[in-house]
Amino acid sequence: DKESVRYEVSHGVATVTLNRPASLNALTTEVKERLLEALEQARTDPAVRAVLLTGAGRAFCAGQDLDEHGRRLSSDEGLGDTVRKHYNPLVLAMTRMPKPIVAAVNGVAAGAGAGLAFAADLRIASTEASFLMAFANVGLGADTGTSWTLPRLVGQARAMEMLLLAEPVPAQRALEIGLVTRVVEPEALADAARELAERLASGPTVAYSAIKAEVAFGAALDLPGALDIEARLQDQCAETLDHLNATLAFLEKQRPTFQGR
Ligand code: T3D
Repeated sequence: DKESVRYEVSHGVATVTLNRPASLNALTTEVKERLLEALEQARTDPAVRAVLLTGAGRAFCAGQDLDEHGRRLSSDEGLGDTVRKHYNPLVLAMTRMPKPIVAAVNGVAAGAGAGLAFAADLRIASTEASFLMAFANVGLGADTGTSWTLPRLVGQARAMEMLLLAEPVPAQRALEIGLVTRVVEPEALADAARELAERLASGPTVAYSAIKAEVAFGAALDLPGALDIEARLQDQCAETLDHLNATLAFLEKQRPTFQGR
């Protein structure tokens, strides 16, 4: 089903919509493959300068499709190694994407679905959203990068609480612990998320990609390593037209226009 992941580009934003609302956008093999293709398309299309990830219907994403998973478990097929084959490449495609990614969390984000939201750069949630680290509920450890992303987002104590207790964290609580940037009424989410993504799409794309790389990978290095990455990426940013124009605009007391190069 080609429509299981929708992909649309407008105003510099690629909107990627998980689209299996009847099963709360649970991740089948096909969805995982299409999502990876969509991310690759967004990465390589120069017209795309920001990505918006969301879910159709009342959920963001309920994680691994347990129907498909159950059928595999009880057949000779085995698990098919979906963590290595799908989840790990998806998380890397998102964190290494040289363009900002906004997750518009419209409803429940569970298991690997929460992992996708955490791999985005900003999360904006509806009051109806919740985050459920469902892994332990089905006897699994953390995957989809959540052992790395979640403690960095909310600290180790809260990450452990979410992972071990596996209870839903409602949007308002997610805002309090810094897991999301903003919570809006459900009917306001699409516009608010689009506004945020379009704002990023009209910003200094090369600088954003440097910031992503510095924060994601710098945090895992020692200070000299992080300083080295900052220096290397800053050299690249300093050579962009956006940097030159924005500096001149500042001196001329004008608002800069960023072209993403
Ligand atoms: O090797 C590997 O594969 C490891 C990889 C693992 C990665 C993971 O993501 S593990 C975690 C998998 N996800 C879950 O355990 C979450 C399961 N779902 C739920 O706990 C609940 O559905 C929710 C809390 C997310 C939402 O609850 P609620 O009450 O709002 O909705 P519901 O009634 O439970 O679900 C509505 C429908 O969606 C229902 O189908 P039906 O009865 O209307 O035909 C339900 O079966 C379906 N659904 C929900 N989640 C999944 C799903 N179908 C398949 N897979 C799902 N994950």
